[in-house]
Amino acid sequence: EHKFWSTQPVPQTLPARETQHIRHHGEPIETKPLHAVPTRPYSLIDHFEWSDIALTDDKQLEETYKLLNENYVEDVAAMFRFDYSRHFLRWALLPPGYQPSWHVGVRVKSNRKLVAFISAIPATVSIHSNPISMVEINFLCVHKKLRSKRLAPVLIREITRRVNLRNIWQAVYTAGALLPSPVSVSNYYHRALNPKKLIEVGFSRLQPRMTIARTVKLFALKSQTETPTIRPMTLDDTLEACALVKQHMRQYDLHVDMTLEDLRHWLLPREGVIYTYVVHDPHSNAITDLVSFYSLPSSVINHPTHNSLNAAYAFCIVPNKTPINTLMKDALVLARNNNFDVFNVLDLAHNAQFFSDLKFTAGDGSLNYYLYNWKCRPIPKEKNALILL
Ligand code: NHW
Ligand code: EN5
Repeated sequence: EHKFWSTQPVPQTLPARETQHIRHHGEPIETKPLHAVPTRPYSLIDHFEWSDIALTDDKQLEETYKLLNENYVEDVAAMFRFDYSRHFLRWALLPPGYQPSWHVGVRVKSNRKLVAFISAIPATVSIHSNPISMVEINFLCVHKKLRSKRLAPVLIREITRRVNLRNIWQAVYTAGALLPSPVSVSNYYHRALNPKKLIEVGFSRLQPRMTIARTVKLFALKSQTETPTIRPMTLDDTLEACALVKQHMRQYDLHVDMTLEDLRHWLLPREGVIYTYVVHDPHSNAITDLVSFYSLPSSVINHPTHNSLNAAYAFCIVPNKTPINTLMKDALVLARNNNFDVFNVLDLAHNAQFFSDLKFTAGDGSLNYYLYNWKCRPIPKEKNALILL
């Protein structure tokens, strides 16, 4: 069935009775000494070579951008393809503690064309309250013309080797694809901000007995936020925000632990990349709530007039004093004011609470969460607060 995944330290069957006896936060599936890690790269098929990608270099960033823009994830109907921007890729792949050797490319030897990529970034992931140093794997991509040649397993083995060389033995990754075996599963929900354009590009359909005018009215939002003291987060807010996020995350069974340095990287606003707002209470002079979303446009495939769809994705949501529905309604207004066409949210953590009130509808996509070399009990979506990019 799974020629590659059956050889890997991942749960081979859905964790059921088998995992009832294991420690609450789980345990490694295998352990091995550092000296057992191969010191040389895995062999690639003929005519291809490994190439570390320096994303600090504009030319190599451009090559990575182009590979992903033309070959990365599409929806089931192949109408949209993720179009991570250059600035976004730098933000996503150059966080505190990044390793240049974890930006792995494959090139054609003869002309040096970049045809495949995979990445790892370091993260501390808390599983059932147990912080584990691991990596997040993302941006696995093989050029369309090189699919089904078993290149992906070689990329995965090679990045595993390079991560193991740094004495790290666990990883987390998400995928739409169903692989052995998800620790948690979520569904995408969508909130139209620009319903006319969403219908034009085929992202959504005009409901029966609805006109465009009535649909526009249905999804209309106020011009200003309900919370008057919500504003973009600044450097001065970050120490307080860090404590707020840490305190909030404790209730979940799967989340990242961010240091102050991490939080500054991941949450300080960057135009066109990451938008973070805090609610400032003037009486106590304290930050009481935080909400953030990232910008991930999709290319509209084969459309005569529209070539891009601007989507905001919920990232870090910390309702503390402000009700979650109010905080998210404000996030919708702020996203609409920043020219986003749609607001996307996973139905994990406490998110399902605001969906009907704020007119979200289920999408046709789902997201599976995986842990590499870690077996633990399955995590219900309500206990999952981990968002990968
Ligand atoms: S999920 C997005 C993945 N990328 C895309 O979907 C882009 C479009 N598709 C492609 O580029 C986010 C290709 O179709 C890819 C597969 C490259 C997906 N994850 O080369 P073959 C991530 O980046 C298995 C893992 O012939 P291909 C997360 C498949 O089950 N495995 O296929 C990445 C089969 O194995 P099996 C996947 O279509 C996490 C084998 O690949 C997969 O030409 C990576 C077939 O290979 C996926 N998304 O290329 C794991 N899709 O056993 C990290 C297919 O079933 C693990 N496969 O025969 C941890 C590593 C670090 C550990 C450190 C301790
Ligand atoms: C690694 N970090 O399928 C992530 N998106 O629902 C990689 N559907 O946009 C894995 N098919 O339902 C990512 N509109 C896996 C997701 C891949 C992308 C994907 C789905 C998520 C999506 C849209 C468009 C469907 C087009 C046809 C969708 C209907 C809902 C609509 C929203 C606006 C208001 C009315 C209803």
